[in-house]
Amino acid sequence: MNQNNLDTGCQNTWCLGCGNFSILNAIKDVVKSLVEDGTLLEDIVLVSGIGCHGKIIDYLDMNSFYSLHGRAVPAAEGIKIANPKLKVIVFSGDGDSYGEGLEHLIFAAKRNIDITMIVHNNRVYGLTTGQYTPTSPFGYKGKSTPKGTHEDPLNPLELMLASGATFISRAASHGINLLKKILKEAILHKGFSLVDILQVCVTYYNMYKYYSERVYELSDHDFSDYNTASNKIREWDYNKDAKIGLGVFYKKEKPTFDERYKDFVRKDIDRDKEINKILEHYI
Ligand SMILES: Cc1ncc(C[n+]2csc(CCOP(=O)(O)OP(=O)(O)O)c2C)c(N)n1
Ligand code: SF4
Ligand SMILES: [Mg+2]
Repeated sequence: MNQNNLDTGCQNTWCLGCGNFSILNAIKDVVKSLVEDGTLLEDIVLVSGIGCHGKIIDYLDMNSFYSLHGRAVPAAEGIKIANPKLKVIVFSGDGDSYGEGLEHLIFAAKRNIDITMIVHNNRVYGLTTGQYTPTSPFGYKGKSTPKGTHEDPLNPLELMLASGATFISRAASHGINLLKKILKEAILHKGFSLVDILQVCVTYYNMYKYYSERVYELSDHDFSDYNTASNKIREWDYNKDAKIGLGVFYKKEKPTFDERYKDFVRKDIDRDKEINKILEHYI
């Protein structure tokens, strides 16, 4: 761990009060605890999409890759397949993953590739000033929909369950202890894991009060049963008055894509040697 506590010294340009700050603080603590438990810092790779969320990798002094908007998932899949021993953690936005990159997300879940998706779900395109996304509520008024949207929002947890994800959870950007607990469990899960974080965007869609009055931590929930998980996932469904469960909704052991794929990889090639050759070329 570097002496700067994972800080890069980059100037932080998030708005004051943005929920991204607590995601940044939470992931720092989770990474530190993974390192204390024996994971090498250099064996963790961060991948980000494009948006306010993506700046998080500017503020973490770790191996990272800035992808294109909507293309964080295929970049992460490539990294994992090239070097399966790496822990690959993706920071994405609701626009980035549930909009532009949706087909990648569905197929990554279907494959059960061992990557962790952390979605900063602020329910707007934050960086481009508040246009509506697939998770904005019906009637949301933003720059691109001044008279309000005419669509119901997508329930990403339900979609991920149907697509084959083996770890599905929801957190909120306030309540940092629960956020850290869920993030660590998701990263340690072997297989495709999703953490949908209700991240407050103070500038374009400030849901702080609304979430604070409704969130509760799941308990006595059987996350191993598909139908139970499905019912629990639909409990909120953006219904204005329903309670919002936080925690793990679904978790299952299943062979991962990278485990299955390695049987097809040529055995006459020393992968580590080849990777080092590539690294020597660039470093
Ligand atoms: C292919 C492509 N389309 C559109 C854009 C413009 N763009 C950059 S960030 C962004 C929205 C990001 O929203 P989200 O993923 O929700 O992230 P947030 O800013 O809310 O964290 C858009 C549309 C782009 N950079 N590339
Ligand atoms: S626009 Fe919203 S998401 Fe982006 S930094 Fe500001 S508060 Fe955060
Ligand atoms: Mg967003």
